[in-house]
Amino acid sequence: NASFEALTVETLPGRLGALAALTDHLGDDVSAWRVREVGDGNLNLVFIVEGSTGSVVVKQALPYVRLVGESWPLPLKRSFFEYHALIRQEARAGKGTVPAVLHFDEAQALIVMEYLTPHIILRKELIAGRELPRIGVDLGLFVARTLFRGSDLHMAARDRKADLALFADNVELCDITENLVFTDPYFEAKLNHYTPALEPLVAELRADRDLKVEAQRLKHLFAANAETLLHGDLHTGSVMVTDTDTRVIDPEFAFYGPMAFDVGMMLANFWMSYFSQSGHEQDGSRESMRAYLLETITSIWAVFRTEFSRLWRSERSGMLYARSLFEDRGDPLGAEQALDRVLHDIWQDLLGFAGVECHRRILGLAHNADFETIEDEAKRAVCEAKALRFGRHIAVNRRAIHSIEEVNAFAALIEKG
Ligand code: SR1
Ligand code: MG
Repeated sequence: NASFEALTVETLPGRLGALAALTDHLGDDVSAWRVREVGDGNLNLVFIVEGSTGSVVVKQALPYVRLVGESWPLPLKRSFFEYHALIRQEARAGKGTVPAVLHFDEAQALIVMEYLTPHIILRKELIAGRELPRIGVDLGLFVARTLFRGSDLHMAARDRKADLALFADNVELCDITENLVFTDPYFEAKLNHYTPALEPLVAELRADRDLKVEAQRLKHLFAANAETLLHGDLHTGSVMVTDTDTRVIDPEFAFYGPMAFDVGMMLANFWMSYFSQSGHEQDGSRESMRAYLLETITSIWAVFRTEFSRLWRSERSGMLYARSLFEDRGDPLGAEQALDRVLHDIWQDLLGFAGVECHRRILGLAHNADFETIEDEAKRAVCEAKALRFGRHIAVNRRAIHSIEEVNAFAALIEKG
């Protein structure tokens, strides 16, 4: 294997032109390939390659954080974890839930995959005020199936432990989350930035002992509870959509962690979208969009619970909550009681993860376009302040909040001001 070299628009056809995985899709006439670099994420290069017979995406990791530059090295092996996560997610959530992988080159840290078109990044659609009809169901199913089927509730213990070991080396990407999500927002970390008008609220949050303790308890849970294979960065920028199709992309942060992390991060990004809508109202009211977002949040959680419960009853083949203790002894109610406890723990933890995710996207290094695209700084600060207060409430009071309706009612209350 040749040593790693970053691709460019110019070198890509020459370097990948002999690969059947590409020529099968694009056609043999490499000179006719059109290549565009479209990566706008924080970490990687992404190329769209179009040929006479089709198109593909080539995603290549860089040996550093693209958002920051070469001063922040980041291992190429994240591409290996992304590849292995994509394969597992497709097997667990079903074909057509993630982009199909066509080729993986470990040394070049590149994955060739299906080009999703006319798909758009979900976050962009939400900023534009588009109400996608399928995402509540599709995302609820995706998280339930990947989280359940990657855990000791379903997998054979040996297989799950082998996967735990495989993903255990994704240390540097976990380290990003451990610092950026759970710690940096709560002190003057070097790369933090935020809208200046938030300063008094930032000071209040950083002096909030209950919040800081809760954030560290959540970090403890994130680092120590290797429960299932997580996507690890499941926000609305990691989902591509049309009205009829939903695909989850970019699982390079995949590792074994707590189930509630993926669900909490996902819901947080919908709540942040909710609080950002008033900043995008110059072209008309977003009242209907706000209602749609709360309905979608309710739907993701309801679908997650229903599907997780279905899998619990039909696919609980792992070593946890063994059937031999419950159903096989004529005690199906015991299994239901245990399910209730497991869902209850996921619920309380997801609120915590959602709360700190709201904070880090406003106070930390990596911000959300939902707020960043609000040009009027005063308006942006109003939206962000609501999300910060919301995040604090759900993180600190997570054990005393009992339903998604209660959280959404609180969000609506904050939104009204
Ligand atoms: C330095 S990476 C910053 C963020 O980008 C990724 O998408 C993750 O969300 C990470 O926290
Ligand atoms: Mg990403």
